[in-house]
Amino acid sequence: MPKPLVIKADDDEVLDVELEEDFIKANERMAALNRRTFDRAGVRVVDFMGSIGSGKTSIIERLVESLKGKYRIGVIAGDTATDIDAERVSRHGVPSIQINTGRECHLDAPIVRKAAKKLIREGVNLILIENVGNLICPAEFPLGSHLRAVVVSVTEGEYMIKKKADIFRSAEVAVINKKDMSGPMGIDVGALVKDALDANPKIRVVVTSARTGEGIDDLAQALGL
Ligand SMILES: Nc1nc2c(ncn2[C@@H]2O[C@H](COP(=O)(O)OP(=O)(O)O)[C@@H](O)[C@H]2O)c(=O)[nH]1
Ligand SMILES: [Mg+2]
Repeated sequence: MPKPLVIKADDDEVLDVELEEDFIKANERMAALNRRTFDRAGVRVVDFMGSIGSGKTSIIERLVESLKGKYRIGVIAGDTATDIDAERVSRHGVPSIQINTGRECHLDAPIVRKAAKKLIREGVNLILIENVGNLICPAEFPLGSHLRAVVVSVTEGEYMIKKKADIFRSAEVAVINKKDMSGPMGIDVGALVKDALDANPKIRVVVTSARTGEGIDDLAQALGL
């Protein structure tokens, strides 16, 4: 299996989190440009956000398996340093690009543009993006995707959604993953669904298990795929 391409951010390519309005605005402008580029190319783009270990890569792998007959899929995986995720996804026979953000805790629109253009040249019509793992920084940095999905898992405990409500407000779809672990964890999945809806009454909530495959078709549907 060929090694996935790794794009490392130059210092001037990934924007500093602490930094100001101007950077956020510049990112938003580039995100709008990305959206126009995606639409013109007829490419649908979904941005998956969530903590490390919530199951983003596992869900993307499941979606790739279930949708690769229908779409020409490409994956962009964001991580601070490793290429583990792009490598996992590339085993499913779809092009995947790893972006290493160094010390930055989110992807941003300029670097995603670079990777997405490469995938578009390869002829993809669906791009699944895995954002850098955490529930804080990605919220403020739209990438130009058509939809944002936030993934939490029952193993993160019962307070995750309440504590990080902001990111649910920035997303259209909430995924509550690892349903198979709700028994051992003693977690009430219905209460997590309610927390997500309390944070954002318009959010579509899907309960999944990337381990068993439960809910993956519902998720594809919620994403309009
Ligand atoms: N039991 C269970 N384990 C899962 C599920 N989804 C992911 N995992 C496991 O959780 C760990 C982290 O998953 P990963 O997809 O790498 O999470 P990411 O960091 O958000 O990309 C891995 O060991 C997965 O096998 C699930 O639905 N149920
Ligand atoms: Mg991952």
